[in-house]
Amino acid sequence: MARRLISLLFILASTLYSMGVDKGNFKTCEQSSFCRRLRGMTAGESKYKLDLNSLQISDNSIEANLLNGDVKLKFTLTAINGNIFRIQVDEANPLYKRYKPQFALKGEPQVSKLSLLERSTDSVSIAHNSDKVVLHAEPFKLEFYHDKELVSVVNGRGLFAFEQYRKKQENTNDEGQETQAVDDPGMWEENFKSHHDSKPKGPSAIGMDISFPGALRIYGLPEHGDKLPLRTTGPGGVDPYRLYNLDVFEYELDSTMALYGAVPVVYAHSPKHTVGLFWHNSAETWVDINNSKDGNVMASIVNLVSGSKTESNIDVHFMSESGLVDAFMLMGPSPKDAVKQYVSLTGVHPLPQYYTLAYHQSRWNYNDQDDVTTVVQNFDANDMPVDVMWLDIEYTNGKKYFTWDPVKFSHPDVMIQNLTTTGRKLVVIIDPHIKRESGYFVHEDALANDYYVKNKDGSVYEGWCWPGSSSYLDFYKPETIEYYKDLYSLETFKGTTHDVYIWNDMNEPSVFNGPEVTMPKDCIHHGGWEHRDVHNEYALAHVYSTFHGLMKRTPNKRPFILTRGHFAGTQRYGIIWTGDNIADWAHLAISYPMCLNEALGGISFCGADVGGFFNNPDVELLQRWYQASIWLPFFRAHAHIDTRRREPFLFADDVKNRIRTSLRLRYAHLPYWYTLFWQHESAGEPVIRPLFYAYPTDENVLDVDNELLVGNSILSRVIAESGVSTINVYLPGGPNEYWYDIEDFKLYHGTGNHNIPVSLDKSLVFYRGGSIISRKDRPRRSSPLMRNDPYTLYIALDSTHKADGYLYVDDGESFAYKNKKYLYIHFSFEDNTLTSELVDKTDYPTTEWIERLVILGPPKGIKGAKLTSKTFPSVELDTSYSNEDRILVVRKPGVAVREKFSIKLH
Ligand code: NBV
Repeated sequence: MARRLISLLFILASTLYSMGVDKGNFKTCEQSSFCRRLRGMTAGESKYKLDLNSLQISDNSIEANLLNGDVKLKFTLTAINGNIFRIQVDEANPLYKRYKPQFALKGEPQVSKLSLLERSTDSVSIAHNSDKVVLHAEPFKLEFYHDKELVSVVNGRGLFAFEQYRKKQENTNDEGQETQAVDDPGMWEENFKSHHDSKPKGPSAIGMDISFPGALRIYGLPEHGDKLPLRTTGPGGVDPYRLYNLDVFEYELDSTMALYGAVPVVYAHSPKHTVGLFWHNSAETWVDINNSKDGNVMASIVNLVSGSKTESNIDVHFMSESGLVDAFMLMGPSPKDAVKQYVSLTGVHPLPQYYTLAYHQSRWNYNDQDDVTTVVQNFDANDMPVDVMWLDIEYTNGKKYFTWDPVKFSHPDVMIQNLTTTGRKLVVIIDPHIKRESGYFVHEDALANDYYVKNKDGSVYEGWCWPGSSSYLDFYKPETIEYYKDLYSLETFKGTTHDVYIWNDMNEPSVFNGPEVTMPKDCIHHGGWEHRDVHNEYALAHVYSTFHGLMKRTPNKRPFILTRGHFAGTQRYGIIWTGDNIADWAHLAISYPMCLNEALGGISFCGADVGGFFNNPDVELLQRWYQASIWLPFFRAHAHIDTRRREPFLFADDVKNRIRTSLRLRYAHLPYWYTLFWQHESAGEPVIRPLFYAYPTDENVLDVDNELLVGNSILSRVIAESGVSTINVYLPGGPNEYWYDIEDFKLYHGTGNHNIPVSLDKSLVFYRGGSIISRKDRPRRSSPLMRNDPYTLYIALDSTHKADGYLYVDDGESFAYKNKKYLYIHFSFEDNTLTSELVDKTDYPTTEWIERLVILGPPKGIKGAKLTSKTFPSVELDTSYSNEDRILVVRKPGVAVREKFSIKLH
């Protein structure tokens, strides 16, 4: 019986997976009662007023009652370090406690000083650094000014909503307590019964509108299969952006539908100013956007700013099903400032191990342990580098995680040893659903110790996933986390070693027979929280537990975890990919904007399945996919179980050569990527950046999302057009910004638009003039084999013949860098002289040295160069021009990177 059910389930699952997105499975705003309710409000309808008689002002915050009839709320505005304001609203006398996410913030935000500027009978003004907030009492409205300019307004449209848990509202018959894809009116009474007592709870949605006068574009809100700038949504038109972690197969592009992750942060931008808003709420959330440039009638500029009409305006309306209003206004003023403000709250990616930045080879599934070994041998035989092999769900014994298939993977230890002797690693998948099978130790332990998520009646929740009947670990319960951590220990997860890392999939969570393929909202987590309250945070709680499991297992190495579900703050524990994409050109193209929006949302370590997960790419698409993906932080090929094998060594020589070139280019730039991740951990800047981030005053780049910047030195333009012979590339920065094609070293500068010929051998990647990029150009089979290889410094000169850059070096795996065991080197080139110096007083005993300088856009007439350092007080070096004098090569300086040196051209 059980077997039949499982095979039925598989037939059902594979049918679904081959059909493309089934929109009927997922709610529209209209079908989500709280979204319909909040979106249906008319501007000005919200009658909240701030009771200034109750006002209390302290050093850091201002508090008052927020009233609407007999509804009494507690409003707090707090100044947070780094030019941030926090807006919090809770019930004054709550009947039930409301949920606040537990994992998103990296700690309690540090409060800062605010001062009272003015107080009248109907308003109060406060200042914090060069920012000011004016609180208007009636109607309730908050105006945020930066240097006297109005940059943001809260409740300017009067859509503020705060439904209190109390009694059934007269005009609602299908409440926010939704468990079905389409509301079932009959569910209302049922859903109103609280799980832990018999009192009716009632609707608890919250909403708030925020306007950004003067803004031209708004970005953020990952994860959506959409362009970088957010589009205008609106009743009768596009559905609001939905944030509700879901397993959406064959997801649609140019869509506001929910996907696997939810990061509720937006950045409104104009050449003058950038302001962000972080909506700290983990319940299902919908976000309407209205950009006045799109001419929607909803535009509310006139109402908004009495007297001062602005040319442009963007309105945003956040609507969440439950929880508190806890919003952070990130005052900018630049995109860089606003993103830094966001990561000051939710954290950064800690420095990853070096190998994680190399190439990963995955597929659902490698057939058996010999297959894994053979694949790596084939990479070696074809001189193609690879660092990590991945195993999908079929390695397990019957989808029981933490076990191995006894036949296909009878000797994981031997397989792993085959990998590690050549410097490779293994990643295995661990999903959060647990097979309900008696005798399976995880299930038995979870039942015995009460580790599972419950139904509202207190029984253990049961859903269907890969193993068939499954239950789901409750990562909100401290004991579950403790237990889960130990599952990763080498004693429990037998056959694994310290070189095995983890992939947490299906953790939205995906439940095949659940509403919208996920867990019912009335399931109960530890602490009595309903799943509806914590839904978007569940995957983060899972990854948090895995992270601490790996820390416990291998305390001296940095954990590496890939997760599909994600939320604000996920970056502190794991990295993400864009899920089950499709092998077509549009999905290749969307990989850039999707990862760029994630990077703005703090999650820089992002990639897309190279080649596309579903279907078979033709060779042109596959090659272009490799060429583009070497410029995304996470670089992994992956494919569905039904696709044809497509490891890069399987193709004809010309295809192999092109893919090999891409792989080698990625490996050559590993020192640059690694340095960027170090800088990311220390300074919070995204590793990949949209053009508007780096060129905020340039209006031409507002919509550019087929290009990205890796750090501030490399620009890549994805080629997602088939059969093209020329491509138009926008190179930002104006006539004085130089860009060098990294393949033929041709210099581009001028007005921005360049039409460049391309062949299949050509990708479009540029170094910014003014950069020094440290590369390791000797081809190797894996990144550990490059450890002691020498560097080539690519010195791309700017219009003033200068350049500079950084190189970070450490052991690539441990935490010793936290104890100053690293080198952080600054190179600069000026007056025809390259110099190096250590930025921090630290040391790391590397034997790496400098093999070559390649100077792009070099001075003319150079005959030689002189190296000066402690070990080499005066050494003459050979130089020569090449590539039609586009570069000057300085040969064999031979100086150690640890040593301070200078090289003067003459
Ligand atoms: O575990 C199988 C797949 C995996 O290969 C993929 O990368 C995940 O996104 N997984 C989803 C389950 C279902 C895929 C149809």
